[in-house]
Amino acid sequence: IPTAVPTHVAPIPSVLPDVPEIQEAHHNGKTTLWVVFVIMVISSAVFAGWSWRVPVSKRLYHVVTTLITIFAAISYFAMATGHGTSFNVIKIRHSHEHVPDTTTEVHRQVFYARYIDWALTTPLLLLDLSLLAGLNGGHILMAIVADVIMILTGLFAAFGSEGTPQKWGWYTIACIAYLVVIWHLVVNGRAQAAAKSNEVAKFFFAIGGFTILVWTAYPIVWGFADGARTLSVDGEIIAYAVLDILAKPIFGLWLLITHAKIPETNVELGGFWAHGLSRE
Ligand code: RET
Repeated sequence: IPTAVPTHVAPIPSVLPDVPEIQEAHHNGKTTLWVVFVIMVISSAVFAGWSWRVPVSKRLYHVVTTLITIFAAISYFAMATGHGTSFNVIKIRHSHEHVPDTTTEVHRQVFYARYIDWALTTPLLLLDLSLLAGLNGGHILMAIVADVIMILTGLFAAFGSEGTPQKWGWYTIACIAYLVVIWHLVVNGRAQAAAKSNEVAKFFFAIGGFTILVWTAYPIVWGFADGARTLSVDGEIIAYAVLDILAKPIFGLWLLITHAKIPETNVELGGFWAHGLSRE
């Protein structure tokens, strides 16, 4: 009677094809996408209605903030209806003793519509903050370019292959770009806001601090979702939903309410914004 199962025998190769593990949105995730779509539409209507009640010369923040929620509403409509999404095919190698390596596959859903949204809305959010601080055009441009680099390299990271420098290489580049953005807010933004007035400086410190806290949660969520893949696709959708609501409608409400209360927050763009470029 054999007492031990021989371990030197190679396993019989399976004739069945390996079934990939699919990670994708289910009921909770899909419902969340629709809910956020509705919230963004309502916010856009509120911000647009509000902008009509103030003269054009005082409407710049309203216009920028309304555009932010409109872009978000469009992107959430796409994601809720199943657009703007694709699968990242991740091949995972398993090495064994005595038998050749095998690979299994994970197919993870990536909503690339988010990155299109972020590529448009994060520059607008930075524009709101830059105008508030009174940054010059040069610094505004540098902050926005770094921000666009952050989002686009983040998109490449989301589709990067595991086990190559692609994924975490792109992620690192995106994080460096993010540090450049923070640098502009913390160093240049604060200095300029302080030169404007005490009240503006205090408000910039508060809303800028809020922005940095909320924004920093995005790469952390990414790390658990697309990075380590320990967060489910539904979990990822819900986490980004909370962050998007804080970063867009809540940020916008706070900015516009305070703008109405503190007159020094107003931006003068010369005649261009309110009267056109003609000399009359
Ligand atoms: C990624 C992954 C790569 C590393 C970094 C990221 C940062 C994303 C941020 C997104 C902010 C989005 C906002 C959306 C709008 O409401 C691309 C996740 C640094 C900061 C504010």
